[in-house]
Amino acid sequence: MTDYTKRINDMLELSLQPGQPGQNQRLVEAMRYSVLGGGKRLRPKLVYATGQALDVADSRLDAPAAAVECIHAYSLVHDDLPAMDDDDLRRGQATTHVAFDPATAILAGDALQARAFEMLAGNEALDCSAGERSELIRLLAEAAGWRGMVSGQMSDMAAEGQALTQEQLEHVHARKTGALLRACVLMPAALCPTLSRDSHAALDRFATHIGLAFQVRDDVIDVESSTETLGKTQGADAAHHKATYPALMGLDAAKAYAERLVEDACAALAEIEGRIDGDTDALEAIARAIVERES
Ligand code: GRG
Repeated sequence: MTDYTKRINDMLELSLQPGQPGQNQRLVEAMRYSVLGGGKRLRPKLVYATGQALDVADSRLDAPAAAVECIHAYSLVHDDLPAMDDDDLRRGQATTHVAFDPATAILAGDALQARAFEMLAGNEALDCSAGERSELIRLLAEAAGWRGMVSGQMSDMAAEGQALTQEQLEHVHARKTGALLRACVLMPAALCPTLSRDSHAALDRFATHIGLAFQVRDDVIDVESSTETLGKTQGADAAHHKATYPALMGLDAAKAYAERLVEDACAALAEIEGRIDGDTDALEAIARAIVERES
């Protein structure tokens, strides 16, 4: 997926161009700092990889890919604020509220969220019907909002210092982290009218499983990795008394669980092979990379 990193970064650069009428220069600088400064670009890569599986052209996926990364970047900026996790390092650089100031970081996050939907609503290259466009907007809004990521974040904060069951923990993470990753798969699926109901359900299962695997692995590397490798403060979960998979089931069991989730995800993919127009190699590679990642 190396080629896609440049494509994604070019699209983000284009989508966050300074010097436009009406812009506030400091706000644009903070938005660009938050998005263009690094990150694995996992979510946009997942969008394009799903497009490869469903034979949806890359050019139609540039806006969904950039939009989801803007939502993700906004969530990181807000998550790092003093009122939330109060972190000073993200993606190997000072967090936005440290590099700028908290009020600017809040506004940069707000503006990134709005920019994401502006892209989906206005991008010509999407080349889709009005119904498909509104479905993309709905999918991203649902994933990001009051029943998705923000809801999960709220539950996550409420759970600090509490012992959760595995079921409760998964309910939090399905929304906090899983919902946005799921939208990365469901948005390209919404641009593929020939996709059968069964194949859609299998893809959805794939997305849900890798979303959970991503979070389990995130908890593992928060224990095992270093601040330098992570590009953010190592051990932050323990410092915030967060319920995590290693705390709940032990480190080795958490690693094995993440691997099992990825195997289940790949089994869901295998179900649709031969029933779709593209190939699922890139999706499988992303799934496997999720449990091998060190940052
Ligand atoms: C503030 C509304 C709001 C939501 C915050 C995403 C999130 C919800 C919080 C981030 C805290 C966190 C560490 C969550 C665990 C999973 C996660 C989203 C990790 C960061 O994603 P990566 O690893 O980051 O894809 P990069 O920087 O590579 O894009």
